[in-house]
Amino acid sequence: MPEQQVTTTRSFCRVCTSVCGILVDTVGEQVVRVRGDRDHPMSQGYTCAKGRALPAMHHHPRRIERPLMRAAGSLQPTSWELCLDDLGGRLREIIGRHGPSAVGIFFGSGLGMDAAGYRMAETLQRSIRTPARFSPLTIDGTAKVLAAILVGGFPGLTPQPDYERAKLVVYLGVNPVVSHGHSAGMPSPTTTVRSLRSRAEVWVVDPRLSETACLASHHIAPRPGTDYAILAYLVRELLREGADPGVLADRAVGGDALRAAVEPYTLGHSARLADVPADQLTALAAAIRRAGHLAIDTGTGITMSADANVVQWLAWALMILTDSMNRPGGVWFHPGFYRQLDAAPTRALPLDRIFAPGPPSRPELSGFLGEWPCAALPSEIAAGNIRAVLNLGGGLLTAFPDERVLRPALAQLDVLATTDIIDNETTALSTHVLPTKDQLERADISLWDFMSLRVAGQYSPPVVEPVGERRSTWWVLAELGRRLGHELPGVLPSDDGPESDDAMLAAQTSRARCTFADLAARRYVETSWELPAPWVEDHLQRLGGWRLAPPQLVAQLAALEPPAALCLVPRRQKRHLNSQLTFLGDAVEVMLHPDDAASAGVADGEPVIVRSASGELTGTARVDPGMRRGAVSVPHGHSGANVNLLTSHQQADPLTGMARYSGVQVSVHPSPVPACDRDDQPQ
Ligand SMILES: Nc1nc2c(c(=O)[nH]1)N[C@H]1C(S)=C(S)[C@@H](COP(=O)(O)OP(=O)(O)OC[C@H]3O[C@@H](n4cnc5c(=O)[nH]c(N)nc54)[C@H](O)[C@@H]3O)O[C@H]1N2
Ligand SMILES: Nc1nc2c(c(=O)[nH]1)N[C@H]1C(S)=C(S)[C@@H](COP(=O)(O)OP(=O)(O)OC[C@H]3O[C@@H](n4cnc5c(=O)[nH]c(N)nc54)[C@H](O)[C@@H]3O)O[C@H]1N2
Ligand code: SF4
Ligand SMILES: [Mo]
Repeated sequence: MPEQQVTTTRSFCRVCTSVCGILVDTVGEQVVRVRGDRDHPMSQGYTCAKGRALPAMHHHPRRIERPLMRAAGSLQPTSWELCLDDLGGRLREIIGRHGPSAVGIFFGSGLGMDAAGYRMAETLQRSIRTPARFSPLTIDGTAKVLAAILVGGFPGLTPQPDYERAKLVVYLGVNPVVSHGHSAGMPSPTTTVRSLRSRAEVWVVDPRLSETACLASHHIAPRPGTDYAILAYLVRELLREGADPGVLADRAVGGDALRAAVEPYTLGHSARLADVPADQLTALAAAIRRAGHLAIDTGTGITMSADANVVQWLAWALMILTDSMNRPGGVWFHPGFYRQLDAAPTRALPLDRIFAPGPPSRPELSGFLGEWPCAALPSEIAAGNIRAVLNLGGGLLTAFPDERVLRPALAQLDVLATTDIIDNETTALSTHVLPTKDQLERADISLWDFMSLRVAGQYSPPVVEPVGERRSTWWVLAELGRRLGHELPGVLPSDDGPESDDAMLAAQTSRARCTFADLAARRYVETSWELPAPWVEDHLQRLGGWRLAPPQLVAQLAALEPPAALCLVPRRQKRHLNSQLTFLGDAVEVMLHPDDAASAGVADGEPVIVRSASGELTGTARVDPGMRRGAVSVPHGHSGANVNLLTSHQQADPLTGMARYSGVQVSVHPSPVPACDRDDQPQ
């Protein structure tokens, strides 16, 4: 037999938003290897374990290859025609009887990286006219957009550190060395942070000596959920000495209200609240004065906490007061590549467009930016308001708060239709399972352009043929729309070939900084950005200056309460992404300070129970002097020991609906039974 040839295709990884350039080796339809593309301008040959696991993901023994439909209590293989007819019929009936808001749609992370599918999902949602749209925004980070809106007057303002010229970067509750960034994908993060450290001060604020903190010049380990005290002190200090007088006169409003809001945060008060040595705080204040400008990058350690909104606001305030916004050595604002945010009408958004009526079962929560809080899904189902859920590329059961409440709620639905590529707990609960093309099977663009340190677009053709009956997500949703009586614009639903994938992507890039033909031919197109950028200055002028003291946030600061003595904090692990790739073997390791372990009678390497008012889980204790006292770090994404057994659907931020995943009160106990910490067979 002649040996089959290895074909190498250039593509880019869509496991996370770093979108590293990859070379995919295939033999026939077998994907044999993924490696870094050295010629890729952004990632320059870098890949991580997750990207290199794409062949294992593609050939996963439990991959879904054909549509499944629940019949007589179990999921049975069926045809697309029958599956979509049945699903369409049921949705029509539900909408006819209960109205469009009886259909909830989750735009999960698996959909988020499928550009054409994402666009079609938005079109379908608009056609159905359901307000019940959910996404990782309310389980991941509403605070950042809120600060952009309330302080900056435009949700499209994403500050990115000016790494080239920065003299001081503060990482606050973000661990790029493991996560590769929260608001900006950072390929090769260890190299980036090391090289930054060689020419700038790098401060990490994290209750844990994180992997990033190990590379930093300074580390402050506050009690979880007290970052606001540190920032309020720094703002207070800067207002007394060091704030740029020009900024307060010409570029910002609300200085006096800000001064009044942070007045209680003296050095002693803040150091006590955060339980850190006062000289660490004065040293950081001195470093800011020395550097002049600074960049603050935050992550889920902040956005998942009770003080999320306040911290984001004070971080912006600090960058404004040091005239770091839109300034070399401070932060630049991403102008977008596909979206061209710099050309968007950057007038301040009226607040009634941002905070819309929310889920009726949770009157204390509002809708935020056209979405409903994920935390409200169980109560909406229990109230009979939501009767069908379209779960598009989401791991609902591992991602949403309160598994104990969510699981029975999902089981109560008339319809739970899931698009996915690998069988999991959520597909097992579904009434319809819709197998869509994985990232190696579809053409795609890098949709989240503004979550990048470059202004760039990427295109990849499909690498292999779809397995089994898998179809494009956009095709599935267009076909579903047709059965609901909507001809969704811009597609030929019957034609699901590579050419129509490209037609979908071309429509999506109609306002990009280059033509689709150019992007498809060159695969990677980058344009430069300016600092200062005139579009930001124009926006600021129209706005009348940064708003230093939004009243909603001033009120939240005044109402913050100290955290519990022992609380849960989130953390990501290297070898899986959320609920995906757990077959690579990351274990549920519960990190604890030696004193907390000793007082609970828990030993390193032994099984430990973590308990909250909502539930409990068992993991393996990692007793680590790098943890601060009072913080219990539990990774997310595991189904065997789901951290969302500890979180509550009732705890959500009243302004944005963001679920509370950090600072939840817990207790720890030795476990008589071993940890259930593997949730997928290693390959
Ligand atoms: N307590 C707690 N809860 C958390 C977190 C935490 O830190 N603590 N983290 C939160 C965060 S930051 C987020 S973003 C959410 C994430 O929650 P989700 O948005 O639910 O994301 P994933 O768990 O990554 O699940 C994505 C699903 O998409 C599927 N998938 C992968 N590729 C494709 C594809 O090409 N097509 C389709 N159709 N499906 C695909 C995967 O198999 C997987 O089932 O979870 C949140 N939940
Ligand atoms: N390998 C890997 N990469 C990922 C993911 C993954 O699951 N695995 N998920 C992706 C997703 S969806 C997201 S949203 C991003 C998130 O990216 P990051 O926000 O960087 O997430 P983490 O790596 O969990 O880092 C959060 C840090 O905050 C700290 N922290 C916890 N509580 C507090 C607190 O109260 N104050 C402070 N100052 N710090 C605190 C934690 O100890 C932790 O080190 O990562 C993405 N990348
Ligand atoms: S960093 Fe993200 S994009 Fe790069 S290889 Fe890893 S998972 Fe893929
Ligand atoms: Mo996330």
